[in-house]
Amino acid sequence: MPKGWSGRILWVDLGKGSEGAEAKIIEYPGEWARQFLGGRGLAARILWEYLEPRIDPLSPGNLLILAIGPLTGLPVPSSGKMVVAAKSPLTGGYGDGNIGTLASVEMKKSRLDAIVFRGRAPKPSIAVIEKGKFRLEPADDLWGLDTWETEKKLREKYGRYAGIVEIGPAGENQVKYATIISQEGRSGGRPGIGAVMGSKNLKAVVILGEEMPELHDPKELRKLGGKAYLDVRKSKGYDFWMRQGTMMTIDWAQENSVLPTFNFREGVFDGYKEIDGYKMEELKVNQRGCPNCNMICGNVVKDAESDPSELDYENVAMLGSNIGLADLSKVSVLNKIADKLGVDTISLGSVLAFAAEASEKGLIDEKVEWGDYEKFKELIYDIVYKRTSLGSLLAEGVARASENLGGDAKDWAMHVKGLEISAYDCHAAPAMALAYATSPIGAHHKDAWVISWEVATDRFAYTKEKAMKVIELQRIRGGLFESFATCRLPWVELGLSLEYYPQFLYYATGVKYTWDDLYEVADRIYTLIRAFWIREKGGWSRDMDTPPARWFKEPLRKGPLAGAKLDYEKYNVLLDYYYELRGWDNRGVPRKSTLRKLGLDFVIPELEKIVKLED
Ligand code: PTT
Ligand code: SF4
Repeated sequence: MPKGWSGRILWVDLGKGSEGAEAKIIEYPGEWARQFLGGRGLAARILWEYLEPRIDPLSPGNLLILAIGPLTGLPVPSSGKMVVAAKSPLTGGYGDGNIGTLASVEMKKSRLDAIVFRGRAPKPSIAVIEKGKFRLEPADDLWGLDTWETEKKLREKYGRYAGIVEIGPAGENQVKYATIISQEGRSGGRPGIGAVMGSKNLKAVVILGEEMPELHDPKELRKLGGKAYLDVRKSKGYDFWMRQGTMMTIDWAQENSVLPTFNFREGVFDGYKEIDGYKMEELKVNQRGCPNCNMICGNVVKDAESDPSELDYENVAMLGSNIGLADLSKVSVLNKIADKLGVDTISLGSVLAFAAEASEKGLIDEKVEWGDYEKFKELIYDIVYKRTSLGSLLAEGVARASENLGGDAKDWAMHVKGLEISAYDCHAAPAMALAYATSPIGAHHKDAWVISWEVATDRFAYTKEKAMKVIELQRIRGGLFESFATCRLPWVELGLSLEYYPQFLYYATGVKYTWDDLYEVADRIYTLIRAFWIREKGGWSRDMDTPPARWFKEPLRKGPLAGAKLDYEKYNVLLDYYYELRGWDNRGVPRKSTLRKLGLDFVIPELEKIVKLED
């Protein structure tokens, strides 16, 4: 194993042995590290290798994986990130999320590249990893508490600098889009990774590390990292970023008609000024962020209940304009409740909007009106505690809820592959629609936020260049940053040169990657994840890579782009370009030659049992 990686996975079988769990260290091959880097890449490789195919995601056999990468926790910009992954209970396919947390740094200091939890603890428990040693502790006094209370109690016991991630009642109750939370305002695992943790009776993971793994050239790494931190600090956009962070996106989204409004019917919202970055500045009381970051972007405001709430663009757009709520202090309350209960704000904003639309169309008995803050607040508790039939229905996500309602509800259930769409309307953004449709976890923007490039070019075009751009971004964002595992925002938002990263990797590991090598790593990860989906779904079809019907059928009615909608035929041409560039056939199945080229020969026998592979 090259330096920089520890080469070690802590494998925990919950519900086994006299202590309620059995733990062992698995040393994984150096080849995996070179070929998949870490984070998402390592998680996908572990799932392919060790997950029993087609298992129920909420059964004990699912694997909950925490994975860091070769750059996590090192003295390079914004390196305090971790990937949390599992087979998703929301989508039935590969699921992961990225969370900024001290736990990532402590994991590095525990000389662990991944922690895998299998099985189910006999009773609510906390996994404690102290100086590399594992133990399971009872969580009877914590089960049922919200994430803030849980973390507060754990910090009292384990100290201010302990790495802690936990779930709230949503994870305990296995809401399909429950997430894992850390440090009161960090959330990861949109596709229900918190529900998987809950299904394992695991309330929290506490990590206390000891020493860093050996690095190839720590002195040079520190020097270069220091220079990069300085570049971030001196960048042109730094001051405004420190004022508004991702909240600056509200005004941009409104100007470009992509602000999700009334369940993605519209791309502009009359009340946008009441929820934008300047409004946030008026309410701001604090600023915080992930470890090892000098551009901290967690903007904390005082909400309508006088509590702190940490805001980001996605949270505000989905719990603001998308449900017709034009009051930031109230949006902040909904956001705070989501963080405390441990549920994803994007999916939540989508199911609430879905309920409002279903009510408007007379498809449900309950009255849910756009912008009705009190009703939405009540609904969140109904969902998390599954205490009403509507709450239980919405706890399943919009895809299942729309199947249940029938009629044309699936046309306006805003998801891809079961994961609710994040906060960019695509009536007039075909490349972004493609990015959502081909994201490896379902409709998330993290893999290819192509929309800022797209609106600055010919946004109505369906060109091969657009498919190429989506792949380029998927490579860098979804393939590499998710596997370095560091934050991508220094590059995305403040233009930190990407050229730093192969050098960081070299000083950390001693492995020299060219950009071609790195792109190949990214393509390998994407194609392996596609193979995983095919294995779990028992096949593939193009409609699984297609965005919701609303964007094709119902034009925008308001704003400068009124009348705009996506073109189904042209979208399919774009999808063909995408498949061709990826080396997948026109069903979206990787070709045999592509699998071989990427060193994924090992998936061929399994896939051949399911589909006929083209050469
Ligand atoms: C991420 C998704 C996002 S992306 C947001 S706001 W964004 C929402 N945040 C939520 C939240 O908060 N609470 C909650 N209960 N649910 C939430 N759901 C939504 O989750 C986040 C930042 C942000 S803020 C972004 S863009 C960047 N995302 C990164 C990424 O994905 N990878 C990476 N290597 N670096 C990234 N940097 C930025 O991190 P998911 P975080 Mg997140 C409160 O989790 O599942 O990936 O979905 O991690 O630590 O909160 O940082 O405008
Ligand atoms: Fe975390 Fe924001 Fe810093 Fe990224 S830029 S590491 S999301 S605080």
